[in-house]
Amino acid sequence: MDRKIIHIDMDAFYASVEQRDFSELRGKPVGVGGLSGRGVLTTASYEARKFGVRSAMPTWMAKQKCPELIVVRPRFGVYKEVSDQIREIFREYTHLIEPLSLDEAYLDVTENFKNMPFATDIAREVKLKIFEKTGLTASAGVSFNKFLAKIASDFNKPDGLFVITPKKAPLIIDSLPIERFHGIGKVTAEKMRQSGVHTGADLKQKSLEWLTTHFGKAGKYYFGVAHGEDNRPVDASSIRKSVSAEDTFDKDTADFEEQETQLLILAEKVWEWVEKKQIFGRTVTLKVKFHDFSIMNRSKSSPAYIKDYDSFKGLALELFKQSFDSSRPVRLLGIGLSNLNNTTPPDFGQMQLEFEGG
Ligand code: TTP
Ligand code: MG
Repeated sequence: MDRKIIHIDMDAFYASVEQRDFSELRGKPVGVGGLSGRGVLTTASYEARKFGVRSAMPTWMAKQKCPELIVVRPRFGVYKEVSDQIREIFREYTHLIEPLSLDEAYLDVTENFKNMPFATDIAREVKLKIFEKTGLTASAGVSFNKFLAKIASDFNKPDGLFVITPKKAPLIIDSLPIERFHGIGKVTAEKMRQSGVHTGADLKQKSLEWLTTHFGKAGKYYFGVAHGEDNRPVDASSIRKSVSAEDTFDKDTADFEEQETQLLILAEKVWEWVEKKQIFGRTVTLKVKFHDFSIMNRSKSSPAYIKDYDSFKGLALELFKQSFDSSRPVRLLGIGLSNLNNTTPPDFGQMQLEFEGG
């Protein structure tokens, strides 16, 4: 049974938000990014793209290409708000939502809350609602898998709606340049071209055996997409909302020091993850399971993302001291961190070329 997948992608997202909020920017070439010597653009309005201005381009270079360019600093808080608004609209139709970034998401609407039979109608409604709610345009792609839905959303940008039916898919796939295939990056694309594979049509000529010999496991996936097959599910759990560690004591304990020591071990574990992933959070939660199995959760939030271990430890200890009760032996302690910044772009302070395309 064919799935119904929609890919939604906001148009020139950050730049459109700036043009919406500051009328003097409308109709003008606008870049959003760093103004300093080493600054880089996160995106550019369509007016600026005509001059060849692109995401991840150093601001000085963009100004060379387009001297009229107005560069404004990003306001991530506002983009996050818009992102929350569009996700709320998605949730009117399905819970199977996989956000790829603030402005992009897959929706599986095979079954949907409104029992609408045509995904195209849903896509049209979602676009309309996004415009009504945010004043911004989005492009939608509709197809029977993720790969083709994403290709489709790009076809009629901006404000586009494009459908790739199973019937239309082969011709479209044939015409696609090799680097447009999901999972084929610059290096793989180059390798493919060297073997004479430039388009989807060329890729289709290659056998499964040839592809796996040259590209390992990925070869199997390439073979699939060349034939319009992509079974990746829309994964609604892809965004981690929190990170935590917990541990049960060998024996229930009411001892302050023993609990404190355990808490610090758990805090370090959580912090290791934070450091490794460079994902930061604002809310610390202490979980205590008492000897009678009753559970208590206590949280504290910091107004800014917690960037150093001492601050994190400080909040954890504060929570612990406030909830410690020597008359209630404890069975398990846990410490968690949430309100993570993994759906917001990285810190803008010293941005060089660390923004990745996507
Ligand atoms: P994209 O959807 O890739 O780009 P876009 O929305 O600006 O333009 P399009 O109409 O082609 O979809 O990215 C969404 C936002 O993510 C973009 O507005 C800014 C941010 N971004 C970066 O910060 N760095 C980057 O390198 C890219 C590509 C995007
Ligand atoms: Mg976009």
